Amino acid sequence: MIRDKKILIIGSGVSGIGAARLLLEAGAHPVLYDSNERLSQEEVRSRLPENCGIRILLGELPEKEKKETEVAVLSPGVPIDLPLVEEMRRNGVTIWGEVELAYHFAKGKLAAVTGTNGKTTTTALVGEILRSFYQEVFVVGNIGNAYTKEALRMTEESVTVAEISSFQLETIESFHPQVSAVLNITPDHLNRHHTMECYIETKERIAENQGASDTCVLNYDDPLTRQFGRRVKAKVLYFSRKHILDQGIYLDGSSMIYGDGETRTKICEIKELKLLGAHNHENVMAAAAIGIAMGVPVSQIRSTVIRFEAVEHRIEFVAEKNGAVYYNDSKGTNTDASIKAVEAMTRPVVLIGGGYDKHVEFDDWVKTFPGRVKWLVLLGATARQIADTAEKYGFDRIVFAEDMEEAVQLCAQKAEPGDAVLLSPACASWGMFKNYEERGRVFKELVKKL
Ligand code: UMA
Repeated sequence: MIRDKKILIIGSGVSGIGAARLLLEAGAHPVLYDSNERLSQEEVRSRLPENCGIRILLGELPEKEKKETEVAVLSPGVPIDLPLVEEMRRNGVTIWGEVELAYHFAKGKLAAVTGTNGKTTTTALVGEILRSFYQEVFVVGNIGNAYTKEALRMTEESVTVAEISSFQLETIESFHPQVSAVLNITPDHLNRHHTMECYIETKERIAENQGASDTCVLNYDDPLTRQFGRRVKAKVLYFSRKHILDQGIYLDGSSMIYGDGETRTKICEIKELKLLGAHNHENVMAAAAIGIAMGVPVSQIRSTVIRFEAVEHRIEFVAEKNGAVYYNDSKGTNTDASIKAVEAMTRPVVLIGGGYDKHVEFDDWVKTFPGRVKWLVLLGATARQIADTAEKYGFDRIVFAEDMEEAVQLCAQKAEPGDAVLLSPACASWGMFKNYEERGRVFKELVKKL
């Protein structure tokens, strides 16, 4: 279907490179395009197979290329309403997302995880649960490992868990996981999806191709996902922290239980888990539910969840300096994620916040500060907006930093022995860093140098 076709890949990041490699191997003629004119040909080429001869186009896309394109593959960061994409669609160009492209070549059973928060931890944990039972396991998608990079290595016997963002769901067509999961839905990425309704609809697309023999794992405590459960075609497996479920995974006091409608099986005690915080208990329940739906016995799930430790950049312990404990929660890229990190702290917090502007409000985040946050160190495009919101609620212990280095210095000045310094910015890193991983790593290096 794509053999010998000329295919334009838009974006030369992790997804674009994955897509290029897959298309080359599949016998297509990919052209790799990136609108960032500051990139160099050499830099992009160094990430492609040697002597592959692929054409790389940077900056403005020539008219001729637009006309000759039959299929375009979009990286997740490319908005579907970008004028170039709209023009191509009008001209009859087939538009695929990188995930859709990978799915066409992928084999074996697939579980896909979406949600506003907890996706990466849940996906990583599902990966471990699957590894405890299956021979060949792939962990792909938004977690940082492009789905296209692995798709051709998959077999009918292999199993895959994919972390799928709303950006990736915008461009799916036939993507059909046997097990899907929507962990929670709270406001995020509204600059891209424009309205909350649109964002919710996009998240729900993860289950749109599922049927009665598939499973959709949903959060019973989140009104949006609970309601979604009444509309999905797949069998629903709920998880809940607050309600005892007849069928599903739930907390009964401090025990995590799986009920299959007839029998109840204990998975573990909360105190046996290494992952901290109520939000992480939800992630564990979701991962256990996905594991069960993927056919893994409860005994294997139990041994995996109690061994599993926090993922990098998620409330990650960095160091203790002058009696203050430093945590890296660079993955706190929206208010909801950051609220969970602030709430998980057991010491007074010096908090670093601010970053890329996704056009969201910070009220709910700021409302968690009283009794927890003693100083707020702000940086990035949203610094002023956050300060205004904080001041509206009477919080004025605010200082501004030009960059991460200054932010860490200010934290070191403000923090007293017994405090926690927390990088959990409630904003994406873009504009100051390549991604949240880079932001987290820079933070950790600066802390270690203190
Ligand atoms: N680009 C264009 N035109 C555009 C937009 C971007 O040419 O209109 C170019 C940029 O110049 C850049 C490249 O596209 O060179 C970047 O592409 P990308 O933004 O899609 O990033 P990738 O490196 O391909 O990484 C993507 C995901 N990034 C985004 O969704 C923004 C990664 O998720 C994911 O790990 C990776 O694919 C593999 O699947 C990151 C993320 O921040 C972690 N995700 C968001 C989140 O979790 O909140 C959704």
